[in-house]
Parts: sequence; structure tokens; C-alpha cells
Amino acid sequence: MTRRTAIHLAAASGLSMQAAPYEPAAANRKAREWFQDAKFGLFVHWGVYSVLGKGEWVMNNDKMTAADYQTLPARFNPVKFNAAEWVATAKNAGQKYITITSKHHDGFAMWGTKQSKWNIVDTTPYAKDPLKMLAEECRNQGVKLFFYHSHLDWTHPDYFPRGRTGLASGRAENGDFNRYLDFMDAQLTELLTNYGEIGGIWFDGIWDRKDAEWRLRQTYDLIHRLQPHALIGNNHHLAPFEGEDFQMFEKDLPGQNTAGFSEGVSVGKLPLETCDTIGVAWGYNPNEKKLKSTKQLLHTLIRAAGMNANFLLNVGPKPDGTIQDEFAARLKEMGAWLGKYGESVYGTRGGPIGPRPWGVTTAKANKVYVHVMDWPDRALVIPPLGKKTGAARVLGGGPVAVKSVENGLLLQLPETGRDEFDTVIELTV
Ligand code: FHN
Repeated sequence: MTRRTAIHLAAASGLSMQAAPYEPAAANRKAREWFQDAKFGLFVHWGVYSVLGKGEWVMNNDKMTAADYQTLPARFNPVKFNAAEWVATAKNAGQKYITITSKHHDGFAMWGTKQSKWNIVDTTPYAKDPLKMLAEECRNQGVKLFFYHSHLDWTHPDYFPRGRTGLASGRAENGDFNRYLDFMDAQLTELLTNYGEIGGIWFDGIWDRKDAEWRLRQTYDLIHRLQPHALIGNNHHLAPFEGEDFQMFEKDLPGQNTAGFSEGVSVGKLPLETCDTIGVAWGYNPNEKKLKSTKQLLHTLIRAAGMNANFLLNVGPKPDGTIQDEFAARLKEMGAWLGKYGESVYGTRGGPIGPRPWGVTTAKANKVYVHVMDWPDRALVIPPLGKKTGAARVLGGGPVAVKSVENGLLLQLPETGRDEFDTVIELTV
């Protein structure tokens, strides 16, 4: 996105560059520290689209009218949904928070909203509120709950003028966009009033209408009035706007742009989070064969931590309410690694040495963790740390010989005790 478009979008979204500065509450600043310490979260894209098994964009991609799409809830009966199991799966994976779609682009509310009948309680044979159950389980198990909430809406009649997507919905060519934003604020008020303490709101979709007056600051201020600690992020693929509390990157580490979402996006000063899928789609698609390995997923988590960012890893649950086995297996393996070496990730910040082909560093108190992910040889020279180095050891293993050399520190990696995913050398500084 060009800078001109970015300024245009910022202005159009009610966040003119002159927006009153946002002063986060003390509780919000504390929540930001928690968020940066937490490092790893579970993203969940779950909705009626899972019935078709073609991902969460099926209504748009298959050019379905809203009327056609509205036949899906009658087939959505996730009787195997078990909130305790989902939360336990996340906890066992080492994930400290869950970000679940309360409403995706199809506008379907995954909770018992009173603002419209287009929701899981009123239109499905399941007729229960999974977000209520999940919120309770998260409280029971000490996991924070965030909601992903789409600004973009392919079914609401007042989402007008239309944007770039959802154009086959068959809605009348009229509507009152402010009435739609009032509707959205009313739904957000329900989520931030009736579901206990919420970790934050993960917005998405304003890129669908770059020229619209999104009243973002009005919505952000509403959220912060209801729950001052709630962290707001917006996946607009731009630098953060006033009122936002963290910056997210999609399918790329901060500052990278291999997936094309982050063209020209500068890495700001807010807490950072990158998100990605195990396959390609975010919503359920059993036909995906190319799944990322546990090694690839762990490397993303560790590289993100080395760049001071969290990793939000996505699953797209099945229409019966279960998480597919291949995904659950990867999460379990990640949890096993974090069970052994998590101290080198949780509570750390980016280390003194930036990302290298061989790995990254993270740091916490008087420790620097050298994450050797791809280095076949025994001797590794790292740049000088700028601090005197004391003891050095392989996490979970024996001592490591460290020698100052002309251009840094020479680490003698152990012959044995290496980890298949990431050998962590702990340096005391
Ligand atoms: O269109 C959405 C997509 O369905 C998914 O929710 C991702 C998650 O980051 N965000 C948008 C694509 O950028």
C-alpha cells in the first residue's frame, strides 16, 4: 500500500493525523507487558463456513448470495465442541492466550448476540454460545481470551457502499454505514460486557473500504471505556493508529514482506505479534496437504521472539467442533519443546544480536539465549555482546566453552545434547 493510500485510509477511518493522543491506562500498560511476556497464542478461525470445508472466504470465492449462505447454519451442529479440551490443547502447546473469531467477514456471530438473529444460538441446531463456554474455561485454566472481530461484513444490509469483496451477496444497493457501525459497536459492547475479562480485540477488514469513515477511534474509545486493559490491534497492514495497543503482521515476521501483506509497513514501538496458519487457509479446509512442520512452526515462534514479537498460530476447527489431528499433533510437539526450553522464550525480549541465518538471540535479566537453529558445525562465532560473559551452558545440557576472539565470541557447541529443533545456549552476562 502506498504512503498516500495509507494517509488516506488513516484519515478516512476517523483517525485523522490530528486525532487526540491516546494515553493507555495503567492497566493497559500492564497488559502490554503481560502480552510481550506471553509470546505464544492460539488463533481460532471457526464459523458456519467450516460446514463447506473450503476455508473462511467461501462465500466470496464461490460467489454465494447471502440467501444461499444463510442455509448453512441449519447444517452447523458442533456437538463435539468441548471448550475445556480446546483450552487444554492450547495450554499444553504452551500458548498463553486464545484469539477466536467472534465475527468473521460473513457477519455470522459466534455468540448469542441480541443485535440480530444471524448468530449461532438463534439459527443452528446447536443453539448454544461457544464463546460463553470458552470464556469460562479460559478463566478456569488461566488463559486469556481475545476476540478477532471483522469490520468487513458480507451480509449486513447497512454495510454500504460495498467494498472490494462480498459483491455477489445480492443485498439491495442501499444502506446506512453509520447504522452498521452502531450495530458493530453494540455487538462489541455485548462481548466486552457479558463475557468477563477480555484480553483484547483483534480487528480485521477495513482494507475492504479504504475510503470509508470507519469511526475507529470512537470504537477504540468504547472498548477502552468498557475494559481499559483490553489490547486493541487492527490488521490494516499499516503502521499503528492512535488508540491501538499492539501491531500485528500476517504470515510474515515484523519488517518482512514475503506474503505481500506488509508492503512498506514500518515496525512500530507497540508490542508486536505475527500470525500464521499451519496449512494455507485460516478456516477449516481438509483438502490442504501442504502443512508446515513442527520444526517450521517452532522456528517461526523462536524467530518472532528474537524480533521481540509474539506468534499467534492458527487452527480452523471442524464443523463438529474438534481440532483436526494433524494440527493437534503439531501443537503438542511445540508444547513439549517449550516444556523443556520455554525459559528462553517466555518473558524474554529480542536479544542483543539480531536475526542471523543460524538463528536468533533472546534476553531476560542477566541471561542471553543463543538459539542455534541451523548450524551444522561445532564452532560458532557470534558478534560481541557488549557485556562481559560469564558461565555458558546448553539449556538442559552441559557447559559450553566460550572464547573471546577478534570479532566476537567463539562458542564451542556440544558434540552431544543438541536439540533437533533449536539448541539453546544460555550465556550469563
Ligand atoms: O481476510 C482475512 C482472512 O480471512 C484471515 O482472517 C486473516 C487472518 O490474519 N486476515 C484477513 C486476510 O488478511
